[in-house]
Amino acid sequence: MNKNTILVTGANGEIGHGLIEHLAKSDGVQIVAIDMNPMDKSIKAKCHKAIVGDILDFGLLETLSTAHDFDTIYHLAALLSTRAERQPTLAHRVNVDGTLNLLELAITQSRLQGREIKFIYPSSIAVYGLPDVVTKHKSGKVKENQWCEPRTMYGINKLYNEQLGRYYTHYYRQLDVEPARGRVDFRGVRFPGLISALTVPTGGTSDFAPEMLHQAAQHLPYDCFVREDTRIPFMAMPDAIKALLHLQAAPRERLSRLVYNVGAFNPSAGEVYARIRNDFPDAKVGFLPDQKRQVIVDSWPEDVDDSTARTEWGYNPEYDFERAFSEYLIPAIRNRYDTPSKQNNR
Ligand code: AKB
Repeated sequence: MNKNTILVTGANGEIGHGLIEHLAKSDGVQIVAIDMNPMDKSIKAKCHKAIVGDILDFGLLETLSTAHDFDTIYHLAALLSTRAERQPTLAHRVNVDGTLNLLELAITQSRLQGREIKFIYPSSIAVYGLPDVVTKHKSGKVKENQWCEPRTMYGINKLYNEQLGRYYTHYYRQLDVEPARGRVDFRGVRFPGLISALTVPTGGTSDFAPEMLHQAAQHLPYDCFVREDTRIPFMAMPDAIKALLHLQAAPRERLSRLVYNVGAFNPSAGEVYARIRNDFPDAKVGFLPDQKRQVIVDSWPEDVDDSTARTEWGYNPEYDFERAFSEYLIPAIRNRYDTPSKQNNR
């Protein structure tokens, strides 16, 4: 049987782990994974090929393109917002030049195979840039075309990459005698902060919520770097994976946009702490805002309007705030750190 070959970049990251778990369950799929770091054993075992390498390495991408016929590319590799702010030129290289390289790989593949290649891209709420907290509160649920004035290198990179996706989908080499239009089918979701029970994020600015939870589960204190009243949207990792897979599978004619907001719940940092204490009563969190990281989070919306994703491709998160904790995060995190349940503590 001919298998669908899927390329996943940044495969060893948070989203990569969950995505590969899911993709590997489907029959007729083979995964080629690439990451800067050696792949975790559990993930590596599920891949047809697991390559340690750099998306800035043209030679490596060319070899990949010669060796495989890719159907879909999930381009997850990126430097997140805090890390990108500390190393802006490196961030630009990885986030923008890296994405351009992958889009070029996609277009080469479409020429070689004579068909469209799907390019699935996780964008972010970091593309938004609200000027101050008062405007943030007043704006409520932000729509895709509002406040697209990011103040971070990461947000700027993501917003520009969305535009590159539009260019490669609709206008690529438009002056050619026979323009190769529509050869890349770019689809993106603007993710909120993601919370996974299985992995801890690194280098992000929404990391305060997952860090708080993972520290509590290990009975370790945590200094939260934002104010208690800080509010941004979050999503449980299984819903993020589901969103990528559903958007990938949606018929193109149902989609009016290339990039969609997706949200699930939007607790304040204080509400996250209160919810964690229900299950880990000894959790100790101090709120010690880092003014510079606070300004970044304050520029992100307190919620997103994801009605277009819901209408056009049936986006429908399974986990609201309470369910995310009671049915996914708490049981899985106890399992991970082998923490006895509240009942056993009594
Ligand atoms: C980050 O904090 O940089 C990311 C994001 C919101 O995209 N988690």
